[in-house]
Amino acid sequence: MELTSLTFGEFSLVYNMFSFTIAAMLASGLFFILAQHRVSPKYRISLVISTLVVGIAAYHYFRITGSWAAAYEITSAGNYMASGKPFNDAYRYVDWLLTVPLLLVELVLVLNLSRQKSGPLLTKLVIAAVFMIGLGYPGELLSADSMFSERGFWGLLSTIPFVYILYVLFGELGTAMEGQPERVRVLFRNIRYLLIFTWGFYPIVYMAPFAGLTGSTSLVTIQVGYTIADVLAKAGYGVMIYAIAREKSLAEGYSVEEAVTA
Ligand SMILES: *C/C=C(C)/C=C/C=C(C)/C=C/C1=C(C)CCCC1(C)C
Repeated sequence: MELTSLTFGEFSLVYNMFSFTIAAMLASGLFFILAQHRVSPKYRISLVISTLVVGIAAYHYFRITGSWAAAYEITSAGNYMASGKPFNDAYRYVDWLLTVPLLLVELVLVLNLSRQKSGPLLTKLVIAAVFMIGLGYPGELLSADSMFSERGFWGLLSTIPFVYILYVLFGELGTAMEGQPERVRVLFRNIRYLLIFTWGFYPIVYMAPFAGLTGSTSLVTIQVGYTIADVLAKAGYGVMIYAIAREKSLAEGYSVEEAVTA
């Protein structure tokens, strides 16, 4: 990818979004650790996985921020021009390759399915996730102004496993809602929306170049877009998982006070 020069505002917007994301990931990770005892032991593993997800993401955002800063040099006019060092966008895809399967594990765990059911379900979902990310990456490296381009082709291929994942999860979440107390049902409904909305945001961001965005505008839109989606899909989603685990723990008779004094 060729880097065009950026205005001071464009460079700083991306830099500050990355910085905000590191803070959001670290803070939510700390919350998931500290809130462990507020959910019953069988749901704690979901919080552990949430912590791993935001920890992995915080690490990659450190690296992405470093790469972003190294890829540009400020000019005497106050703009930023390419320094000649590449901006490494692969960190993002490597991050997804690790975190998306973990997010799926987190959700399936909190559904509390039987082991016979959760194993095969996770296998299918994780394989689909690897295809989704692996097929999207070659297109991410290409700029294009039309859906009917190589970028569009890879994006389309990647959308097939994406739709499959959402379809399967939507069904499973629906089944899991049955027979749950009202408060838990509402939370499951909300996480369904959060999932569709945030995961659905990634392919839309990917299509930014097709909407006529070029050069620095396209680059900045894509970086900011994926960053917002990551905060919601990792930290926000982790908080939702915590809320579900908490409600289910209470509904199942778990009491924090007993656990603390025991
Ligand atoms: C924490 C990171 C998450 C939840 C990443 C999710 C990524 C996606 C749902 C990406 C999907 C894509 C498509 C459906 C088509 C275009 C290429 C992708 C990889 C952006």
